[in-house]
Amino acid sequence: MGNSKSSALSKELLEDLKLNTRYSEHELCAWYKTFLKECPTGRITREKFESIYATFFPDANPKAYAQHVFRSFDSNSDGTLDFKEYIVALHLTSSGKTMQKLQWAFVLYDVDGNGTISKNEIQEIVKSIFNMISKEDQKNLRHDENTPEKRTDKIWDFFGKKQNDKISEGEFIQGVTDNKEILRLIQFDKPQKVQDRLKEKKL
Ligand SMILES: [Ca+2]
Ligand SMILES: [Ca+2]
Repeated sequence: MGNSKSSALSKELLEDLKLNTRYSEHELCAWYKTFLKECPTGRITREKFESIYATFFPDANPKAYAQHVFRSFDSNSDGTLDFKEYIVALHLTSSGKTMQKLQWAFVLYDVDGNGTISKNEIQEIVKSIFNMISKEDQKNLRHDENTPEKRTDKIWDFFGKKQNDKISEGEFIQGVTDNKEILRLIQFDKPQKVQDRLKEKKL
């Protein structure tokens, strides 16, 4: 991408982002400016990303979840989010199509990136989601889904899987599309709000 410190967005990147998101040139240029102000290197590190999450969840521990989300957004796996990855993530989580969101959710749950989801991977993400729910709010969860283990079992049963089975991307998307209960159980709705707030802050 050449000179990432340039304060102007390159024409190619701008065209690319306009094509792949619904953001206008004006919005993209304004965000890029703020992005560079917050991240002068042109990249968001994992630590920075975690610290942004931490400010939104003062009563909980969002670190593990933030790391998983970061991994799912870091599409070239270089350990940082550049402006393109950041904007694509923002678009995806705030105004992306349902199919794109589900594909993203699959990547989030496929922790080791091998193309299938195991029960352990479900449990790992569900655990990280629980860490983001304050103790007070956890008391209000349904009896049969108020621990990461119970919730994982419930999701796994919905998919009709045995202990060591795996879920493919097709099965995952189909299952979540067909069953609103699974959709509710796999997601945590706050990141959306976080994204909105990030958007307001323009970072
Ligand atoms: Ca990256
Ligand atoms: Ca996997």
